[in-house]
Amino acid sequence: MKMIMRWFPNGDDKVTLDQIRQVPGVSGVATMLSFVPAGEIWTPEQINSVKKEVNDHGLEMEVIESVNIHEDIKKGLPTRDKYIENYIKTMKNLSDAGVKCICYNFMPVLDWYRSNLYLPLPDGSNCMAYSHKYASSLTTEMMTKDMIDGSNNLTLPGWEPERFPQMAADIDFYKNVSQDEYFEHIKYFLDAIIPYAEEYDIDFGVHPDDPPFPLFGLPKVVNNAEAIRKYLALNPSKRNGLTLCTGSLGANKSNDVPSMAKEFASEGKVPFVHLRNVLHTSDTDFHESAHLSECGDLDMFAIVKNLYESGFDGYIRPDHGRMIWGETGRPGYGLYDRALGASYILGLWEAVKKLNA
Ligand code: CS2
Ligand code: MN
Repeated sequence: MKMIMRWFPNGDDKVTLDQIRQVPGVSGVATMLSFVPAGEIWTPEQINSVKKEVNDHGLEMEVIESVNIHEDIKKGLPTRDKYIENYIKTMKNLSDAGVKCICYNFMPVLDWYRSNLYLPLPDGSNCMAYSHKYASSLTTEMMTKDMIDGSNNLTLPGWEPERFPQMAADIDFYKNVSQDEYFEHIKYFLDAIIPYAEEYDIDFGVHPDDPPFPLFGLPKVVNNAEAIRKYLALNPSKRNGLTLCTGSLGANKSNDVPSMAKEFASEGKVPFVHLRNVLHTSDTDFHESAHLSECGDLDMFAIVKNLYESGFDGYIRPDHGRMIWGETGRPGYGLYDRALGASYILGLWEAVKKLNA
């Protein structure tokens, strides 16, 4: 198991590599070329300059989160073949740079969404929160405005400005796409790229829908155990895996996250794990919490134990944290709470490992 943290290159992160390398037990970063629009090839020069910066700070760049998928691929348009070709070239360039794992998502139009990027908590910290009623009352313009206003002038991953002008039309497009048709689009993509994932030695981990509830009537992709099974069965290769994001899946109270960890990790289908906790405020609403089991509704010990005992040997990162100690920055991606999360998870890992020795 390798513990990593997410970091954004090109001056687009207030958290520095110098800080990340001082978090005990963290060996690398999950990063992305957020400045390359979805569908374009990531060149070896661009990749190697980020890799050099990461390596120069004593950290590894073995995980990419995310290589975003062009909407034409998701829509199943004839133009998708060109974008898939570009995707495969990017995979080759990343593999040449030593990348071992790519996290991505196949959610139509929206990557992730929270209705509040700054919810003050009683202890003086703040976090991101979700209200389904509020989210369901918005137009895309209102939603985009909320996300931009709350972003602290940093690009939110999945909310790159190039997406905005098309959003409303894209959502309309999916009114005529059934859930089954959407899965055909996924299969087309997976069948095209997975043989190259095998050749280039790259594990793919699809990120669950975040949140796992339907918005704007868009098709859902990976929001419960059954959907994950269906997704993994679309292409049976070991390379077609899951990014087990405990906070995304755990936002739905009926998802048993420890048992999902056990089922999919024991099949060798989990190359990457996002560990975070959520506190439910209703059946559909939640806010993000500190990583400790006692701070939210997820049993983090059971999740880590099941991962370990299922032979999990991939990458883990602490997912979104709260903003604490007066820190400001990209919502969910401050330094302090994620560093506490990393230490806590590493502590659980050590305990489970020793209990199993
Ligand atoms: C998510 C997404 O884990 C997260 O932070 O909220 O931003 C995730 O990174 C992408 O959906 C992965 O493609
Ligand atoms: Mn996640």
